[in-house]
Amino acid sequence: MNDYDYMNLAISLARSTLGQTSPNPSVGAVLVKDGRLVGTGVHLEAGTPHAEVHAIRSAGSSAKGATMFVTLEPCSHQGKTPPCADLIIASGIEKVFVATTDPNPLVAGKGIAKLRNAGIDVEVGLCREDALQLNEKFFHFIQTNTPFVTIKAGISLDGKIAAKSGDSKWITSPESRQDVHQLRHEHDGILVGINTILHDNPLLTTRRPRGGKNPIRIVLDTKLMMPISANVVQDRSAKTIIFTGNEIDLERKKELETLGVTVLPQDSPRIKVKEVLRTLGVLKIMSVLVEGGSEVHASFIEENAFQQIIAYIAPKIIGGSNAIPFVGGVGPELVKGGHQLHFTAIEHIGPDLKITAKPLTE
Ligand code: AOF
Ligand code: ZN
Repeated sequence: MNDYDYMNLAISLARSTLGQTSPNPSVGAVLVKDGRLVGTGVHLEAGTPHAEVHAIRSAGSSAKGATMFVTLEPCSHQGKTPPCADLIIASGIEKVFVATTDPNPLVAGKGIAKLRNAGIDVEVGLCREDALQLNEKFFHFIQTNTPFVTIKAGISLDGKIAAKSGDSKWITSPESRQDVHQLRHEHDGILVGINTILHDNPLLTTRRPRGGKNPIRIVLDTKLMMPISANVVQDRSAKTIIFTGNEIDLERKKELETLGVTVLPQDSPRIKVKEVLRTLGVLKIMSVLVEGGSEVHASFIEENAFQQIIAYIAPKIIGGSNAIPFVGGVGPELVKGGHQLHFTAIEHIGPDLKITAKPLTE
């Protein structure tokens, strides 16, 4: 095991908690002394001890003189828990490898400075790219106060999400559909348009083999057409928030609220995506998975309000000019008016391809 292997171990620990630490980042830490692993730790949930605390506790007296590998800069502030930097200093750790600094304004370099001032040797940047990718949702949220947005769609090779009748069952394979449950687990919110509710009556919950965290359900429903009988209203396994315009039936609003649904009318007849994201940020929703339909995708893309697109592409052609495209809306006159992205990952999932694309500026 070399330095790189130990940092990778810390990153793997952190990765195993993706989806369960929000609004905190996923962080892993390991302690090494005399070429032996003497401690491991991972942050499990917001409000509970940080990764460094678990690693130091597990090492006991071996922490003195050890080297720590941690995926994020140790905190220097008193938050829901005491500062990790103080504990690292008190425990006699001699050297700390930090994969990436913490952009949280409460920390932002102060943790590293504190360690160095105490005479600890700190090296920053080992496996930085992996550590940045691991916490991309946290980094985006802490810097913008709005959620990281993933647009997800299961599409045919010709870019359709449904046939002309609206039928969409099923374009992608069971393996791809299972993978989507991991995505739901890793996002705080799941957002759809009212047409998806009216057409598919989905539950929008996470069904992974060993269970998972249900995201908060968010529905864009301009005219408040949400049926009382909809699964997202009747099923209580996750919270549901409905964004509407300002021309809605107040009786229906009251009825939905009695059933535990939050209805948030906006101050204009139409819903503005950027406003929705600002409100979700205030609610500490760090990430949102946008799952359709076509017009909702278009509104996020037209507003440049997304950080990544994940497309599961099935080896199937649906065809037909009236089949439903992945992205609706009006579209630009010229190709150069389109949105330039770059592919960041390509994976085979069963018979399908899973392609991740991000805007060039991100
Ligand atoms: C670390 N190690 O394992 C994590 C850190 O309210 P608190 O006390 O939980 O602090 C939350 C902030 O601490 C969070 O926004 C992020 O900046 C940092 N998270 N820091 O040293 C950890 N999870
Ligand atoms: Zn900490």
